[in-house]
Amino acid sequence: MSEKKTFYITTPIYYPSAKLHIGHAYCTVMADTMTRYKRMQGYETYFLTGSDEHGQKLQRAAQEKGLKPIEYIDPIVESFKSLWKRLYISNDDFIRTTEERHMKVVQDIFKKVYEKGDIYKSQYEGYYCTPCETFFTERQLVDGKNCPDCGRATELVKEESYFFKMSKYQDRLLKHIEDNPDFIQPVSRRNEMINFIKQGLEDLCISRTTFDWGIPVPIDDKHVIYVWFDALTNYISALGYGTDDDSLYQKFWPADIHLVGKDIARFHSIIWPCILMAADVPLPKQVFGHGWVLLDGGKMSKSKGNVVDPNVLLDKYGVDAIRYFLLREIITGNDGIYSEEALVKRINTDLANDFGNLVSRSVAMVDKYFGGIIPEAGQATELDEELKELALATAPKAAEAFDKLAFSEALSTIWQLVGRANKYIDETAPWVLAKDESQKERLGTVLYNLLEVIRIATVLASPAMPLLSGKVSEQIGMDLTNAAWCDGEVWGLTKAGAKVAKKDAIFPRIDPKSLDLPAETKAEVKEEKKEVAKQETKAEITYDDFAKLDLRVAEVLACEKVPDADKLLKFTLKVGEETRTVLSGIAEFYNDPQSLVGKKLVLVANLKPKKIRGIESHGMLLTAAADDDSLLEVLQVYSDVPSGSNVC
Ligand code: ME8
Repeated sequence: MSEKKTFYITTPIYYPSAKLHIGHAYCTVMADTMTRYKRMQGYETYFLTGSDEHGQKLQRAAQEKGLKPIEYIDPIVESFKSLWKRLYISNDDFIRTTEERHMKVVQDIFKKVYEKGDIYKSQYEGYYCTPCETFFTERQLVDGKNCPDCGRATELVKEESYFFKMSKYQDRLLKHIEDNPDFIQPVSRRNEMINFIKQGLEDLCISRTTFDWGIPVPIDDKHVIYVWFDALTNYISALGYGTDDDSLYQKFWPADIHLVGKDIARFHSIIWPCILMAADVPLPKQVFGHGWVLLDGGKMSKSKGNVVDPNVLLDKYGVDAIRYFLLREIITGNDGIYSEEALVKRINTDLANDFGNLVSRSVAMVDKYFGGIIPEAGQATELDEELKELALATAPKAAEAFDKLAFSEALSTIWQLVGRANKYIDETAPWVLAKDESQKERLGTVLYNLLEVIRIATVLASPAMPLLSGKVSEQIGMDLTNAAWCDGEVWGLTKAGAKVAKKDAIFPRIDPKSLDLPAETKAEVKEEKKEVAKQETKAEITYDDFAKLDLRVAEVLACEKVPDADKLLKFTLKVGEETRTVLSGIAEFYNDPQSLVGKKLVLVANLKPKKIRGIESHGMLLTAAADDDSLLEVLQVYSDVPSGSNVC
């Protein structure tokens, strides 16, 4: 018999510096959905999450409260665990980096790499961002002092340190990334990382002496191990790597997916693989860097205090609605915007109207016309065949999307089926059929088909919504709670003769008036704006008009915020042999302008230069923006087409 296929997925281990927000929940919900999906497909899955408990940031946070680090951390870690429970996160393990089982493995790996000659002692002088727990060189700082990732002030650090010879692994890593196109995803992040490596990897400082909240360096207890070296190792320490019982490691490593936010993709796709290469451990199969959940154009952050507490949303809207919203609203890999209006809109439209009504109408009709007993399906008409065909095409299409973590696409595919079934009700008009006794069989067929679509949609959506199958099962007289993915691939599993049960709405509608919002809700304003935008169709042009535009591929050499101009980003672009400065009013959508460096964008190159804030801007970058301005993205070219190439 062949061995069962395995699937190992991880989330970042979060810092217990404050309670988690909806951005963290987003990542963990994605990983959970992926795990449930793979489990339904018959994989033996392992899903790891945890907490990253060492480092200067946590030591200081505890000091400020007059507590020992562990006293400060323990209750926060409990709040993580309780949030994951409420979100029905089905993790197999929760690793804390203060646990003995982890600390021992970190020390063993440090020792192994040291003995190999890849760790040496030297003097460190450079800058440190404590909130990000990251070292920077002066050259990397913004305005000579601030962290290029979070913008906060860095501290000058001078201390004796151990260094990891990361530079030694640069070429091997680059080759690995080039030979394995899926190793870093999505492609935009892969390109960023390739660019970063090509600029040259420096040896990494991996120990600190100026505080003591960390794992002692095994060969020198004056030092504690750098928190990222410590944290990244969780992905194998949790599997018992290097211990007497390493059966989990043998079974599940290398990980299939390290799911992480784009801000920490660099640690996972550069530092971590180099450590693993040095320790002779195989590399993970994929690092997927997802986008951020933004609030009104800005990133939520624990330190800014502008966070949305998932617990409050769970109390108000329930787990399936929150999970559905996050997965459906945000395109994995891109940033997405959270707003309560958008959440309520999704609940009312997709869940209450589309899905909920399909269930309640269908069940009510079986109840009314067949005494609650599911009828047999008779002869299929062309319309029935069309519905069945769409239903059968849904599982493979949704699977293709789930496989690439395209959750929004997967759910949208399933909801197309739901929408088609609602239309089928209108087309077949069961209430008319019910008036004619000779149409009884036809009526039965229609209702059977509806229940069958409900069954299939429920099975396929259940990785995203863990309570859905239980709620639907109660109503359609069939237990779907342990359904396998293949149950959603076939037509006809609904059992005629079973009894339906009318219950409360699966997704109750939310009255938008109950939201604590101004009378004229933002959602309505956005809707109006959209209408206006739609009406603004521009006059027809000839090809000659279009050909007047000189569109070129432009590579971003540098990108930074223009001081005192909230909206402006200043780009230094390479257009063929030429270097240009271009200003673009998109700063609010790119919190981390640095992340655009290395990307190839599309430039209107023959636009007359214009002075803005004393800077001459020569050209305009093309962007795609939602009609209501809630989202914007610069257009990019992902292939190796060189800068300066024509775009037409
Ligand atoms: O970085 N939207 O921990 P962390 C989406 N301990 N994701 C967000 C987000 C947002 N608004 N804000 C934060 C650490 N995140 C390290 C990880 S792993 C070996 C060590 C994501 O608590 C962020 O992108 O600061 C990151 O992936 C994760 O939360 C953890 O953040």
